[in-house]
Amino acid sequence: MTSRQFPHGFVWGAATASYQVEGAVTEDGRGPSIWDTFCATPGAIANGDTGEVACDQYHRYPEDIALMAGLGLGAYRFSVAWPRIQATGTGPANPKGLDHYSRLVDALLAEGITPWVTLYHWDLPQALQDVGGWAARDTAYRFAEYAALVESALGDRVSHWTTLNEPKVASHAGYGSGIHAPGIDDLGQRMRATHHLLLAHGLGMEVLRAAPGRDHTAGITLDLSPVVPVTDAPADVAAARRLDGDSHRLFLDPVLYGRYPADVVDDLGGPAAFDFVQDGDLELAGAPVDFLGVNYYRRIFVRHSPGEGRLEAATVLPDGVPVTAVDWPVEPDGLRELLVGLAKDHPSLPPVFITENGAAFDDEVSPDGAVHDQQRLDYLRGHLAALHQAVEEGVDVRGYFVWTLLDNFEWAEGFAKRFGIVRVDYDTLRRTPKDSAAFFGSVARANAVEEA
Ligand code: GBH
Repeated sequence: MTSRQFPHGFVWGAATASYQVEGAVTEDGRGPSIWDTFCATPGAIANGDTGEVACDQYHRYPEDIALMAGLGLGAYRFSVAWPRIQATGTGPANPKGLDHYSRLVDALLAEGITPWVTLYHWDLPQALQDVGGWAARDTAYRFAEYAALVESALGDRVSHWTTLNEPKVASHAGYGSGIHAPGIDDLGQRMRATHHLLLAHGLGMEVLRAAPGRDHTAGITLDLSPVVPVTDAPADVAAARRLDGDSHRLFLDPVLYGRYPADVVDDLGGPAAFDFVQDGDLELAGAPVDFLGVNYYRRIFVRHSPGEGRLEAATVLPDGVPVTAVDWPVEPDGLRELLVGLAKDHPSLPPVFITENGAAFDDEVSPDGAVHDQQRLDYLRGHLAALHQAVEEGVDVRGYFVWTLLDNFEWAEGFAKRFGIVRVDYDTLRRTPKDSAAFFGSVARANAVEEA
C-alpha cells in the first residue's frame, strides 16, 4: 500500500450540469432549451427519457449539499441554465432564475463548499436556436450579455468560473452528427458553431475580466483524450492526427494561442472555408485563461478506415481492455499521458483542473440497500493514482472534480447509464451514496489516495 499525497490546497469536488440534474423545466419562468425540444423528438433519447424531473435538484439542492458536506468535498462544479436567466436568450434577467442560483451559492458557502460556476453546459435557449443557434454569430454576443447578468448577480460570492463546457461536444455532436441537441448534421453549421462557441468563450472571458471590483479565476473546460494510432503504419498515424486535430487541437490551439491549427484548417477545406472568421475573433478566443479545465474519460485508439466519414478514422477498442457501461475503455494511465503530453507540448500551459472524470457502470443495489460499486471505486482509485503521477512528473494540476455527484440524465443515453457516486432511485428520487462516494470522501479528507 502506497499513500500518494496531493499538494497542499488541492481542490476536491464533484461536478454536475443543469439539464442533467435540475428538472423543474417550466418553473419560475424558465424558458425551453434545445434539450427540451430534442427530448421531445421521437427516437432522439434512449427510452424516450427527458430531463423534465431528472434528479429534481432544483428543489432538492439542500439535500445534495448536505451529502457533499458529509463527504468532505471542498468544491461543487455546477452549471447555470441560460433559459432560467433569460427565457428566450435575450433581454433582462429573470429575477426568480437568478434567485435560485443565489440560494444555491449561499447554501454551498454555508457548508464551506466553493461554488465553481459553468456558464454554458449545452442548454441553449430554444428561441436562440430558432434564429440559428451556435451557427449564428449573434449567439456569441447573446452569450456575453447572459454572462454579464450571471456575473453581476453571483460575482460577489462566486470567484471560480468556466465559460463553456466541452465546446467540441456542443458543436460536433449538436451540429455535426446530430446525436445531441439541436440534432443537426451539417459540416458547414458545425464549423460555424465551433467558431462562435470559441468567440463566446472569448467574449465571456472579457466580461469576467472587466467586472469591477472582482478578482475572478476564469477558464474553459475542454474534453481531451490521448489519440493513439493502433499501429505505426503511416495511414493509421495520419488518421489519428486528423481525429486529434478535429476533436482537440481545433479548440485547444485557439484557446491557448489564438489560432486554428493549419493542418486542421486544410482538412476542413482551407482558409476559404473559414470565411466566417472576423478580425479580432481569434485574439479574443486566445486571451489568457487562469486555468484549463480538462474532462478526461478515455484513450481513443484510431485506425485508418477508408469510407469512414470525412476523417476516414475509426475508433477501435483494443483487445483485453476492460470497458465501462458505455463501452469506453478504462485507461487510467491515459490521464497521466494526456497531462504530461499537454505540459510538454505547451510550455505556457496554464494550471489545469480536472473538471470531470468518472465512469458509468451497471450498479446493483444490494438487499440491504447499499451499492457496492467496486468497479467505479477501482476506476477512481486508478485515475487518481495516475493523476498523482502526473503531478509528480511536474504537471501543474490543482484540483479534481468527479463526474458525477448523482446518477443523472446522461444526454442521448437517458437515465439508463449511471455515472454517479450517489445512486438516484428515479421513482422516489431517493439518494443513496455508493461505496465510491465513501472512497472519494476519504480521498478528499486525506488529500491523498491509497494505492492498492
Ligand atoms: C461529458 O461529456 C459531459 O460534460 C457530461 O455532461 C457527461 O455526462 C459526461 O461527460 C459523461 O458522458 O467515446 O468515441 O465517442 C463527455 C463527452 C465522451 C465526448 C467521450 C468524447 C470520446 C469519443 N465525451 N467521447 S467516443
